[in-house]
Amino acid sequence: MYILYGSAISGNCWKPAFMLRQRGLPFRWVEVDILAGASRTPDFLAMNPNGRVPLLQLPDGRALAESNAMLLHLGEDTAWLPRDAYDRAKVYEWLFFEQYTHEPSIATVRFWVAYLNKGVEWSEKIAATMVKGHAALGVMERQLAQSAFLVGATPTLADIALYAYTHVAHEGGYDLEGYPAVRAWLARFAALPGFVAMPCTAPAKPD
Ligand SMILES: N[C@@H](CCC(=O)N[C@@H](CS)C(=O)NCC(=O)O)C(=O)O
Repeated sequence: MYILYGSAISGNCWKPAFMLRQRGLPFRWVEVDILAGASRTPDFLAMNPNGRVPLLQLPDGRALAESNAMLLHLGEDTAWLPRDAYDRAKVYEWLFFEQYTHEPSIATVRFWVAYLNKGVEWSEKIAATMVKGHAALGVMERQLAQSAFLVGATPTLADIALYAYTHVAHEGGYDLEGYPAVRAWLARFAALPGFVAMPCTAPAKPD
């Protein structure tokens, strides 16, 4: 049985939970109270020296950190990860974009505003970060004006990774009105078979 250590408020944690459910792999969700520092205890650091969730424990006991590494591991030999080398590299391109450009501006602002209540106190920093977030949304908009999903006509791991925080961007104050192709893609993704919204904490099958 897989064990997924996660936080229900985290899009990064939704990603592997979504993929485990897509694959029909039973898993146990262990809620980690990140706001109380529960991912920074000596016990947790022994599992993930980076002190963050999600942390996936494989059925054989080995641990894996980084949400997009989990997507790649769980997506192997599925339609979510193309076999063609170029298409596969395009998936990686979006996964790296998500972590370096999208998540640091969109997920971070959501966390500051919705969970740390710093919307007023940090308004200057938030406004500056939102400029970068809108640039990231613009990149997605340009691609999604051309293709139904980020890497062509069918969904891939790239869509899971980017859906995670785009669909809750409004919680940080982002207005998606100016991104019609992104909004259409969000609806398309949510209509996929087996779609499970955030939080995605329950096991795929009863333990
Ligand atoms: N790049 C990592 C980011 C993980 C991350 O930032 N996790 C946050 C929740 S989304 C966390 O554990 N925060 C608690 C902390 O840093 O103490 C991933 O994609 O898994």
